Formats: sequence, structure tokens, C-alpha cells
Amino acid sequence: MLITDQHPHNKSIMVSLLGKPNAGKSTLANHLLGFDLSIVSSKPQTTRNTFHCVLTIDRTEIILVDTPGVHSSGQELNVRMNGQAEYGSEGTDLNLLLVDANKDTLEEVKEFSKEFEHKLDKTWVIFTKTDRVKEDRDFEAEFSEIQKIIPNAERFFNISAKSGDNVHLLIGDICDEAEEGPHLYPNGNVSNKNERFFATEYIREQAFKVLKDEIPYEVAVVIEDYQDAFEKDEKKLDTRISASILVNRPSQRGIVVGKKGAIIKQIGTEARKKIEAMVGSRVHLNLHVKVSPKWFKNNFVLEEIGLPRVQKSKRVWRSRND
Ligand SMILES: Nc1nc2c(ncn2[C@@H]2O[C@H](COP(=O)(O)OP(=O)(O)O)[C@@H](O)[C@H]2O)c(=O)[nH]1
Ligand SMILES: [Mg+2]
Repeated sequence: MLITDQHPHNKSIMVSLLGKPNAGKSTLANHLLGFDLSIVSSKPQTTRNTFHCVLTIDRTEIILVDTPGVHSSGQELNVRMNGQAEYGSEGTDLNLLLVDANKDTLEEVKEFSKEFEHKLDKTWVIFTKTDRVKEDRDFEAEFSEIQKIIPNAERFFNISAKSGDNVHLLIGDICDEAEEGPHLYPNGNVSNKNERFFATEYIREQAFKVLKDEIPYEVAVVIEDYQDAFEKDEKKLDTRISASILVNRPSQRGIVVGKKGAIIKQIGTEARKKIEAMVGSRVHLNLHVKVSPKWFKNNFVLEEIGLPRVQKSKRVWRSRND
């Protein structure tokens, strides 16, 4: 996309957010954006796709590339999610490797690099969730050990996206790294994904919050029909969305629906509020539960939820009606 009339001193930088599941990548992206674009939950593997979160500070455009957490699992869904993370670090100017400071940070980085085959160029290590760290920590020493695994790790920060501690230092230094060049996104654009994508995310976010055990991981959301709000005869008509929540097993259908539909209603109500805030109109959200056995191995579904095949993909060619 060519944006005309750019200021000659515009700057831009693309920064990937990498790490293990639950490290706090999406929370940091949201904190920097100033609103909850990316979905967050206390359960790991909430983010499944790589996408851009765009913010502009003065003349500097910062494109944060949120990615799924990298972890080991032979399952096709996870293989493709790891692939998304690798793809998310390609062609960026800087990698932020987020590590939960409440865990054994060296061990976390070892596990991350075991699964992440893409070579990391310029990298900063970000120790996260420091609001929960009680004891005195020698982050400098921990960082030195991490440098032995990630030789391109240049420096480290310890931050809390919850309390905001040190986040201003990080963002200031990211701005300093940005080089002069045109902005890639027009003013006001916040992502390379559309509202339809975020609608499925907001539905899945609520499913992650409400459902327990393994069920969230066996849930996917696909849009069946999406009609933008429009005006007709001087009346503003609602955005109309019809979406399916896919589950793996028939027994999960009842759990997602809940007693007298209570659970699906709760998911729908909360997701609708967030979608309404995004699209700026009232939303009519129609949710159904559909049993789609082993959807997480089904190429058709995986493609539909934005997870194309990667090099390590298994041969999984199934039809929509599996
Ligand atoms: N206490 C605390 N919790 C955090 C912080 N950042 C993230 N979290 C929590 O960690 C969990 C995972 O966060 P999320 O951003 O989804 O991690 P991601 O998988 O790396 O994207 C959520 O429950 C967040 O609320 C932080 O700075 N402090
Ligand atoms: Mg995330």
C-alpha cells in the first residue's frame, strides 16, 4: 500500500514479540497500544496467529508482531502455531524475547530455542511480570547465561505490563532504534487483520475464560456469516455475525452450551460487548456449537482459522465435513 504525503522524517520499526506460551506477549502489546486488541487469558496458547499491532508515537510507527507461544508438541495445530511464531520473526528489525521472570528463566529460554529453529537476529530479552517477583534477582547474571544460548541477545529489560514498570524505558529505546522511512500503515490502522478475525478472537477469548480443563484447547471459532452494519431507509442496521464454535467431541457440545444455554450465552454476551466496541455499532451475534472431530488436524479448518501448512506439517488432508 502506498501512503502519500508522508512526513520526510517519519520513522518505522517492526518488532516481533516472541517467547513461550503465557510469557505476557499479548498483554505487553495491549499495554503499548492502550487498549485490548490482542486476546489474553491465564491459560497458555491463547494466541494462535501472528498479526500486527500498530501504534504511532510522534513520527515513529511501531509495528508489534504478536505471535503464538513456542512450545513442543507434535500435534498439527501446534506445529502450525510454532510456524506462525517463526514467520512472525522473519523480516523484523528487532526481536523481543519475553521470559516470565517468575519461572526459571534460563530453562524457559532453553525450551524456547529447542523448538524455534529460525535464527534470531538482533534480540532484546524482556523479563516479564516483575510485579510478582518477590526476591532480589540478579537479572544481569541471568541475562549473561541466556546470551550463551541466544548469541544475538544484545540487552535486557525487566518489566511489568500490569503495573507498567519500566515499559516506558523499553518503548523509548524501541523508538530510538527506528530508522527514518515511510510508515507502512495509514494513520489510524491498528492491525493487518480485519474485524472479522478479531470477532473470532473475542469469541474464543471468552471461551478460554469460561471453559475449563482441556476444552479451550479443543475449541476453534469460525465465522459462518458476517454482515457489516449499514444504513437503510435512514435506519442504522446492526452488524450481524453468525459464528460456529467447533469442539472436538460430542460430549463437549453440552459443556459449551451449558444448562439452558447459560454458558454459550455468557460467551456470546461478553464477546458481543467487545465486538461492539470494535465495530462501533450494535452487534447481533449468533453462536452455534458444532462437533468437528479432530478439527485441529483438519487442514480445511486450520486454513480457515489462518494456520496454513508449514514445512513440518504432517499430511492431513480432510474435508470440511469430517
Ligand atoms: N502479574 C502479571 N501478570 C501478567 C503480566 N503480563 C501478563 N500477565 C498475565 O499472564 C497471563 C498470560 O498473558 P498473555 O499476554 O496472554 O501471554 P502470551 O501467551 O505470552 O501472549 C495472563 O493471565 C496475563 O494477565 C504482568 O506484567 N504481571
Ligand atoms: Mg498471546
